[in-house]
Amino acid sequence: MTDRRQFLHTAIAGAAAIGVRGLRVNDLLQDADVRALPRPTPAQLSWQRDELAMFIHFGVNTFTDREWGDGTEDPRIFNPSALDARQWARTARAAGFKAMILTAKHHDGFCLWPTRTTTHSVASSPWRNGQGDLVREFVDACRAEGLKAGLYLSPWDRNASVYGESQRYNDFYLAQLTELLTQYGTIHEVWFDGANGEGPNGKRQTYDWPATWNTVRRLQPSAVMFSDAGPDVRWIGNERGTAGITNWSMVRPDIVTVPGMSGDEVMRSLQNGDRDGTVWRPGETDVSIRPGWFHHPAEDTRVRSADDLLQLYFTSVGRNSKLLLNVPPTRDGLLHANDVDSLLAMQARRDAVFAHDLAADATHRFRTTGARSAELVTTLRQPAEIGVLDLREEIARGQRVARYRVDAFDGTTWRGITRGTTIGYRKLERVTLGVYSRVRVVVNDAIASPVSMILHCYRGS
Ligand code: FUL
Repeated sequence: MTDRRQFLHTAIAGAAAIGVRGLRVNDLLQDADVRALPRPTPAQLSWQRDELAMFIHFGVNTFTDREWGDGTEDPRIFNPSALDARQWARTARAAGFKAMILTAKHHDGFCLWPTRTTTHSVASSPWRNGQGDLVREFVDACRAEGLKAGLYLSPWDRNASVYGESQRYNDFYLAQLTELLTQYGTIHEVWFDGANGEGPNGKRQTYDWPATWNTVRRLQPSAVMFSDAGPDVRWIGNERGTAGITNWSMVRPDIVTVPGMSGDEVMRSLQNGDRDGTVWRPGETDVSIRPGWFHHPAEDTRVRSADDLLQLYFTSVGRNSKLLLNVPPTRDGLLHANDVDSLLAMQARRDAVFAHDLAADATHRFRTTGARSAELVTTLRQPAEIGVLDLREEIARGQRVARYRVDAFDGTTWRGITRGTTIGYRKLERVTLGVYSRVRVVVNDAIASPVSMILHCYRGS
């Protein structure tokens, strides 16, 4: 028993002994349990419920056909002939996305807004006669389509002459961040990667993460911050689109303390979270629709198919994560037709799979069977062919389930159809197609008393 629980036990027993009216020992103990569990903030909760965000990698690399610019690019190469951020946003919305995140600055240091901190920006390009502001067009497009806007500001800057000059670069970086967070209205997510290479003078920079995070909190208090080390949402540990099969939304903050750390323990904590974690920091799964993050004409035929994208949805959102899918605009400044087609086809596939919840009019009976166990029995109105299970915990009250099994009744016998570890926001499972009249979720282990869960069943395809 933890000191805190021991203390509560003693205090409650004492209170009971002296006859404090209305004090119910079990209620208080359960409440103590609940309060000890990390829980999401409203911003983290709505971030997770959005499920899908679109990542937009765009900049000088789009014009040099590279993945990482070296900072020597001439701003005059940046000249998208038909740029239309509304086309990105319309596509995102039509494909079921709720947010977009733009690379305001990538490692090459080229800024997509007319910053006062450097001339290495759109202001030195021929695009819109040097009068353009892509961050502005991006946030306006997001708002027009009802999407949340997010920005990525790479701390690694291969152009800035002050990079590697300790405080001077940190001041420069915070000035850029301040422009982005004060001139463009509400920003919902601020994205920090951990890359930390050499700058133009061969020096490396020590980033000031506390000052960076404080600046975001101060200027955009309801934004979530992404990085390996959060503080609000964490990297899932790979760029393949797969969250851990076991995936806790809690982490131990002493394992990944700053972005860019490596090692087995770091990777395990990013992929799986920590059962005994004390901080709510759910994982975000970033992956590209193409092999590269930036657009390369040679990859136009290597766009992920709708089925592939649906599979990514299962291995990210369906494993208690969020999918941040990168779709890079072309040199014209538009999403390529192949990418748009795949996205819309994925949305059609998703609609088809999740259109008809076979358990919508079922009866659900949930009961705890012990301190750390529970059972949910769902009785369908009539037997139905089930191929996809959709399990959800009420994460506003924390994440609790650590091990479960699902059985289904085929009219004669109960058979085990799947088993797993964590559930969290959403656990999507494909199971062998079968006709069942009842489904039973048995929770055998949990880190706190399980609270009611939700089960949806689909035929799938
Ligand atoms: C990484 C970068 O190095 C890649 O270019 C890309 O932006 C990816 C999302 O983050 O840190």
